[in-house]
Amino acid sequence: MTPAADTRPHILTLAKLPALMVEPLQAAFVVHDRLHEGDAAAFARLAGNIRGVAGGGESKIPRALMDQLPALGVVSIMGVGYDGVDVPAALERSVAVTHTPGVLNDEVADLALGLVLSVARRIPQADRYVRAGRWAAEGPMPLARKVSGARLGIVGLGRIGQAIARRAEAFGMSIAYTARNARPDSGYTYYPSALELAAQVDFLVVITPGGEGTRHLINAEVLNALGPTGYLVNVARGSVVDESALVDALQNGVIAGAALDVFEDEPRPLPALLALDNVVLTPHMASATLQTRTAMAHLAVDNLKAHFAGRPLLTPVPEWTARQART
Ligand code: NAP
Ligand code: 8YV
Repeated sequence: MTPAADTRPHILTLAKLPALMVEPLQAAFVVHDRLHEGDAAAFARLAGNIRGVAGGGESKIPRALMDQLPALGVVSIMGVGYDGVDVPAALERSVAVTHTPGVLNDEVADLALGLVLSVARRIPQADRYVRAGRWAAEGPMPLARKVSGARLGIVGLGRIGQAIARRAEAFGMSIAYTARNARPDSGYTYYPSALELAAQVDFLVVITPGGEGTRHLINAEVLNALGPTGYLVNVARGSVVDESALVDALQNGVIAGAALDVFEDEPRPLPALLALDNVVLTPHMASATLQTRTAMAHLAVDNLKAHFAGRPLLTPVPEWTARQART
């Protein structure tokens, strides 16, 4: 008896995705794991079959890759940020783009507050101090910076920015923010630019999308305004901060310190950052818990399933929703 033909849609995965995403993907689709990066002949042979692409928030999906996938109908990003996707190119081709907003707000906000506490109270440095035997040899560490009651500035008061603000309220912090649009209903103080906000706060937490619209929003001028007692925390995208201006500011006491989860060139932060003692570095892990990554993976897979079943997408990116409303 001839085996039944495999009618599952073919999917290209763009990143080394976690097992908790790969397993449900493989159950529903024929998965080609990063085929475009490895076997050029196999990719050329199979590219015409690929109807969906799955990637993470850091994945790049340029126009040139879409050009090679004539049957592409959907891009599903396991992440809320989709700055790596050429969305105009996708829309031109009627390729739907989905992401995973909302399900990671708590996790990213938790890490943002963790980084505020870490950089101000020098928790990673304190751990290293104890392990190196310096406590016994040199006595207590120098005094740190109080977080409770300090002034917090949030660059980007969206889903995650608001979750950060709610947590900061519990620390008795005063909260101000910048975004392109004020949110009077938030009750927080609005400044129309990052520069004006930086001048008024002790901690500046960045949580905007990446991409051209926010490139180097945090530049030398903003760091100068934050000042020698100010701290920068970036949980957005590396591209939002001018990293060489940041290194300069950290080396020269222009700001007091920085905590960074994201970098301009991941996974290789500037060596100059690694050499500094007034920074805390984490490897783009703000959403990286089993619980939240499972929720993100399910949502990303469910978006693909909805697309291929002809059902409404669960969480399309706003540009796709707007396009559908126009057509
Ligand atoms: P969101 O709800 O869309 O919020 C984005 C905020 O940024 C909004 O307040 C928006 O307000 C503001 N914004 C956009 N462009 C801006 C600009 N040019 N200048 C100033 N403010 C601007 O998004 P979200 O769900 O909170 O996620 C935010 C971003 O966090 C993601 O896109 C992703 O890059 C990053 N992220 C990182 C991690 C990580 O692992 N580190 C995890 C999750 C998310 P206006 O429209 O009024 O400007
Ligand atoms: C993840 C992220 O690192 O959601 C985002 O935008 O940057 C993070 O949650 C990533 O998307 C995991 O694939």
